[in-house]
Amino acid sequence: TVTSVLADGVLTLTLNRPEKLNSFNEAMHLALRDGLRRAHDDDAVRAVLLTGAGRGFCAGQDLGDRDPRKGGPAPDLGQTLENFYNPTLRLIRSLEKPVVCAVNGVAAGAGANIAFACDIVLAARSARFIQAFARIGLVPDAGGTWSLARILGEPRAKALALTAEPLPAERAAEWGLIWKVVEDDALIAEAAALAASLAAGPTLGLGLTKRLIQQAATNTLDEQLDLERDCQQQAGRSADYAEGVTAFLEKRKPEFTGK
Ligand code: LHQ
Repeated sequence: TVTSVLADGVLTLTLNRPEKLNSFNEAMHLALRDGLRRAHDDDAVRAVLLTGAGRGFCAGQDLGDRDPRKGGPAPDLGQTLENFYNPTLRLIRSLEKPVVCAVNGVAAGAGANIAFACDIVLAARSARFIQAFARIGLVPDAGGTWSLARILGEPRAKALALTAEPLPAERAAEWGLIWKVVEDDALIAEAAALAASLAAGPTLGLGLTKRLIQQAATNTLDEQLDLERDCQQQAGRSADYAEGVTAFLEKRKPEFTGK
């Protein structure tokens, strides 16, 4: 359900249930989580690329999984979030390596919000983002209320979430929800090249940079200045900093090892 390939420091995780627009069942949750855990644990992984197989990126939860017409007690969706979505969101945000997301087609429900949790999001021109939850009586999850409110502010966040109107990729970029729009047939190559260049970068410094920018949301300026001091101290001791400066002085390209 998730294809996982490590090449040149990039762990490419491809959501792979194209006949269901890569909606999440339990197996796909567990496979994605395994991939993200590997990204945390394996030094050979220096960047992650997340994308989807087929014409969609991810349609959120598989709504066929718990058919209410079949009866039985109401499902505990809080448990579903606690056991499956929330750990994945936390793994993406806490990974101190860049996560690139290539949104190859429609991203609905939790599928959209997982994309918004990634570090650099590229979307195919034909892609669209849908806060589909309102259509089925749910609330946005997978961090959506947090990222939409923070990135867009209340007026746009509320309108998207309350109407479930599709947001075209182009507008998502204009609004700062994603990094950029790429022509459909160029998306994967461009996202892969970006992930490869990040994977060849100074991983320790990039990871600390990610941490700093995320912490800024809740830190005061004083706290953030202290954190920048501490992270810069750590970065300054890295082999990649020595290599970066040496390469600059020798007028050549640096060869970073990620340490
Ligand atoms: C699907 C799905 C799908 C199953 C397309 N499930 N089959 C968290 C906690 C716990 C529980 C609940 O949820 C959550 C988080 C959530 O994510 S809730 C939101 C769940 N997602 C949705 O409500 C989106 C449902 N899908 C759609 O609205 C449409 O499929 C979109 C707008 C994504 C795409 O529309 P189209 O391009 O017109 O494609 P389609 O609708 O024809 O879908 C293609 C196939 O994929 C189709 O199957 P079929 O056998 O008829 O070809 C769909 O049934 C299937 N599919 N999404 N979520």
